[in-house]
Amino acid sequence: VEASIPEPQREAWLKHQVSGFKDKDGFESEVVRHVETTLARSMFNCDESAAYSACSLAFRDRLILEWNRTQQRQTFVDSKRLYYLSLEFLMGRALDNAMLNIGQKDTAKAGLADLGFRIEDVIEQEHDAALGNGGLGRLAACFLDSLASLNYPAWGYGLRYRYGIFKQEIIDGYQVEVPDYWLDFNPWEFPRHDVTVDIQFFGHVRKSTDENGRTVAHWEGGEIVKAVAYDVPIPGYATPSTNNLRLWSSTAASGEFDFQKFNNGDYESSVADQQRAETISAVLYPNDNLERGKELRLKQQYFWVAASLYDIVRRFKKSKRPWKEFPEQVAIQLNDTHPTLAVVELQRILLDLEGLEWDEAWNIVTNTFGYTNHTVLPEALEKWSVPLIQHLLPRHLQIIYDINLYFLQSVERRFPEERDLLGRVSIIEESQPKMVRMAHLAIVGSHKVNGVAELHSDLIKTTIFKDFVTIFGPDKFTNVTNGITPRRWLHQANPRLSELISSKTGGKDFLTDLNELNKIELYVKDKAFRKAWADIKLANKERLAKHIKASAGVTVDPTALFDVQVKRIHEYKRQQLNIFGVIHRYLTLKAMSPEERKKQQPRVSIFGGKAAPGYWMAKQIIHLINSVGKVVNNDEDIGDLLKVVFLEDYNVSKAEIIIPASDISEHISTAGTEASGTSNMKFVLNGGLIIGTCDGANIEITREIGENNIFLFGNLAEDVEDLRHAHTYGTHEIDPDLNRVFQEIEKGTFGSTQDFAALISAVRDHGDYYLVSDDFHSYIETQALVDDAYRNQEEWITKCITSVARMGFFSSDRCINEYAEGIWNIEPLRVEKEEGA
Ligand code: NTF
Repeated sequence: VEASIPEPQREAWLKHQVSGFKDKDGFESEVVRHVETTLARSMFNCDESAAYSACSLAFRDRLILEWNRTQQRQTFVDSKRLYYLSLEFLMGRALDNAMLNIGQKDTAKAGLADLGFRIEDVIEQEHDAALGNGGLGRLAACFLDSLASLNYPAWGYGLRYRYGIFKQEIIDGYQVEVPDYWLDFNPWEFPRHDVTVDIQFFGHVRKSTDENGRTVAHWEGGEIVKAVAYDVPIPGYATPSTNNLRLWSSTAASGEFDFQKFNNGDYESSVADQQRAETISAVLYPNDNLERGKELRLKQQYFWVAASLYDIVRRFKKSKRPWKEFPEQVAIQLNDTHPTLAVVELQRILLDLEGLEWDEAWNIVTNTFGYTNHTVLPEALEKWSVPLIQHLLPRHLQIIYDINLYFLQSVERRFPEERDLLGRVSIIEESQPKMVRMAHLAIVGSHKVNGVAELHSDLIKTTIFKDFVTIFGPDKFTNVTNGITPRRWLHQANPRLSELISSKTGGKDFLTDLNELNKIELYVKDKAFRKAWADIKLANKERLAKHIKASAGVTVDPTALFDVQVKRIHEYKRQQLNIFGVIHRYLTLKAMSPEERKKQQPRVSIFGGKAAPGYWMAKQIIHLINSVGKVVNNDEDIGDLLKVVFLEDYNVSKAEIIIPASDISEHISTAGTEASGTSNMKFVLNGGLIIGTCDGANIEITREIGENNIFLFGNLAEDVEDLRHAHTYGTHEIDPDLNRVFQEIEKGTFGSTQDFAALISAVRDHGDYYLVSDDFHSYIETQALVDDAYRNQEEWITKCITSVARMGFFSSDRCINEYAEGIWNIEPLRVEKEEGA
């Protein structure tokens, strides 16, 4: 509904125009107002949680005003917009980020102090928005920050899960999952009960002929579920631009609630429809790098994609432009294959609802979409069974078959001699049942396909998508190396380091132009600077030590070397290699004389990360880590020389404490398996070094910071295939040091040997797919080099400072600019600062 206030009445509106708080006094008055009205409390019962709520509401009000102005400006100028479709947005906390991006954290700190609160305690009250699993979801969150900070007109579209990723508890050394109900009080979202879309499922297709003799498809029957929009404002850093993240929530379509049943006393079945509809957006699937083909997941994908496209098309149609201009106004990025049905849905809209011809519609579709691939692991590549799609989305299946037909016909015309090519590239896999290969559909439906780090982008071109390079040519495939936002991952997580850097680089420009960091290399020999640097690292480690004590009950020495591996637990990420290495270290220390031991470098091995609830092996790894910790941490021979800690419930806000406190972090995936990794960038940016394999973005990090500043080890990606082949068909000798580790586990040193048998036999008896044994020796040797290097603190600090200085490349701003220029073809759009703001 178009509604605009007529000219004569606008005066009243302008007279009462709302503006956000301007100073400390204004902030305090807003907080008190929210406590006393919105929250219906008073100074007699305002606790930290109420202070958090009121403070958030005060900032939210400001964000919304800037959001409104940004949206008005974007509508007025109507330049090309980007829509980032992602099933995951791992946002973490919003308040600290909003305060820093707006540049009013000091105001809030002083204001809260006046009102009787410490800002740190208030920030701590917030529940993480954990609508993601790991790297893929957090990347989407960093991208939103950069898009807004760089003033790009862009929207994120996702699902508003009622339950985010589960909360992890460790009980008796085992992971236990607890539901994450995070919406109890969420001041950061705006329900838009007027922005709804009816989404159809099931039903059948009827064909008719129109007056021009053209066949028209009608998708009829089935059921309707309603999508309701919830908007989350995304503030840019040091700019008034505030973008929108629109999350869809499912509910029963109006009229669905059966009053007849209700009146007859059949309450249960009258609410059943409502509950069934709400199930669609109820839970985030907790798998990282794994796809399981569940019907509800497909429902989620279509629900979200259809609602988002309806919204995007509605906005485009307001401009009254001809359809052929759609790709000049709209860029849509597919974050992995999860939103690939959008390709089919847009084709359906143009063909069935807007009456375009196939070719014209398809041309628009392919010029609109870009597809980012985030993994080469075969178990993570999405496939949906044809019968399932037929049942749920009958019209879409027809369109998929047509897309495939035209695609295969063109391939056949160009490569008539290539007998097996058609079968290999077909969107339909001829299996039992037939499957739709979503990556193939995404490639055929997009104008650009990108990987997320150089090695990964090369690998997709030479392995899984090789044939498509032959068909479409190499230019369709490109690389955009991932990045991270320095606002959250330096300024917010490590305020003292950020302050020190700004004192040497001349202000805060490095936060918007991360290459400015190279200025600190001039101070690498400056005594006072180095001292300040070391003090900050120690303070960050003391803070983490406190957290470790409080959450895991282990006392650790903050001057020990902190060795950190925090990420989702996965065999390909090889936490098992790490813990086997820890056992090896323990055995080595045990075998030493007390005098010899005194010469060793004390170390704290810190682990964190969730295992997918159905991933049994990953859960065994967690159990082994905890079991080793229990023995090692209580061994008096060992004392502070080695501690092993598993931090429960690793998430974004815990990452903000852990990452700045690391000396060395582990990025040790089997070469060729980790598409990029992004925590590797966060650790180095915070003055920690890396031990890692030649995998993902480790390679570009090495190139930027220099190979003297990173500890690389292990086999190369190019050798993995041959090694695996040799394991299976040749003799497979286990590394002798690793064998000793296995024997110790089998002796029962770490408790029930049964539990850990599978971890050992994966290496010994089942082909060691992840090359744990092949890399073990090199890993142990390299860890010894880390000890030596750390003992020379002066050298170590030099490495750290030099590395940070050279990390400019890994800003998500650089990354977003590459997408904007090379894929989206969008330009920044500045929003003027509000008068007096
Ligand atoms: C992940 N992929 C990769 O495993 C990480 O290496 C990478 O850093 C992130 O994406 C972001 O690009 C996935 O989570 C998925 F879904 F593709 F398996």
